[in-house]
Amino acid sequence: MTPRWDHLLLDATLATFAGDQPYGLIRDGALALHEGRIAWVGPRDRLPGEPTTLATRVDYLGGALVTPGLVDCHTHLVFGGNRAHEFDLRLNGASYEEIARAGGGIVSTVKATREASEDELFAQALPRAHALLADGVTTLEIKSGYGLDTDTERRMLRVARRLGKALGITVRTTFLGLHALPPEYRDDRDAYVAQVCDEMLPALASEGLVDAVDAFCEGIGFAPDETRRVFDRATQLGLPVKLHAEQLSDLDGAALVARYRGLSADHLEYLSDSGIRAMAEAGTVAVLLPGAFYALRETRLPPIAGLRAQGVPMAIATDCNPGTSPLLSLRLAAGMACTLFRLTPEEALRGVTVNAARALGLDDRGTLAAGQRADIAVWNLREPAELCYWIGGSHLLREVFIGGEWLSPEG
Ligand code: DI6
Ligand code: FE
Repeated sequence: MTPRWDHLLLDATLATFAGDQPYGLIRDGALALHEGRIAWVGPRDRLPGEPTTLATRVDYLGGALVTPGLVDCHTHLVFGGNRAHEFDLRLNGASYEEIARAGGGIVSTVKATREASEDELFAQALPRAHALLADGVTTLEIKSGYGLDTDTERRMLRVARRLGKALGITVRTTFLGLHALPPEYRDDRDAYVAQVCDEMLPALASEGLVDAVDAFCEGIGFAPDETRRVFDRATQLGLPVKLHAEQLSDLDGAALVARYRGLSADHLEYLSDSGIRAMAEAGTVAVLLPGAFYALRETRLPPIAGLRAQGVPMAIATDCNPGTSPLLSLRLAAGMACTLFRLTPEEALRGVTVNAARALGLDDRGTLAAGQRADIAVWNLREPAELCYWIGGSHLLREVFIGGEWLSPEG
């Protein structure tokens, strides 16, 4: 009789994140993969037959921890150059303002990105993507926002798509035209916002380069009414929205993105109780970015207790970007969410799996359950909490399956 499954993993400690048991943990578990999907998951002793008759290939994992592939739902992974020299200047006493006045900050990354070709941007982003994959990431969100003109924004989004193809992973792209005001529009914000809404976004969306739309709603970024303009255009184009909100102040950005039933509000150190309630009502995910909190030496914590009390799903991401979060490990971000934000390891790991998938509008991944994509990470670990506990450790990931296909951690 032909085996019903392609592959059967046995003797596994399964952190399924399905159901309401902590981690959805199944010890001595079995996981069947078939045609790129999870076909069966449960205790080994409930298998519907002899393993070798059930699957073409059977592997015994020796009790290893198995999780869904990790989802990094907020990155600025594609950019030209880097800002290590600013890091050096800051630690030698220069202020952000002095650096910005000297042409540093986002504007310096915009200049480097505009000067880079598509191949150069791809070559610079590829090692960063490999670093995230080596830590168990199988789905990656990548934003534009360092071009701030149509051609360069297009190049960034094309590179993001190319990274997905080259690495065999899912990449979801987010247009972030309202990230910063480009120098050539320094005296005419309104014209730039119009350029973003009426030229850039429609053009790039028509080329299939945009999966969602974001904005940096902040005093040093864009105002709520400017954000509303790009959200209205996104809605007309049938694109979901998300927002960098309440990172440095409370502009009621979370309530704004919730009014559009947005996928997520991100950062949230200055989130108010009314913003929490609005997110809970809209089902908008709270994406916490501890890398930026750490790198900026922020002191104001996001309102974790309020988010928990209102049942707002919390996701964790690296926010990998050259200025405020040059972080290349999603697992370390999860550990920071525990140590700095006081999430439990169970909350942090849901935050880099099922809740992160939800922040991207994806319900076909993020748990180990029948029917989900077979995106799976096998770890040289026994307990789920170890994923947040160990600081660093490139040896922790044993192997990855993407759509059921085995992929070495080296990519
Ligand atoms: N918030 C941030 O922390 C980054 N962008 C944003 O909207 C900063 C990006 C940079 O400094 O390059
Ligand atoms: Fe960001």
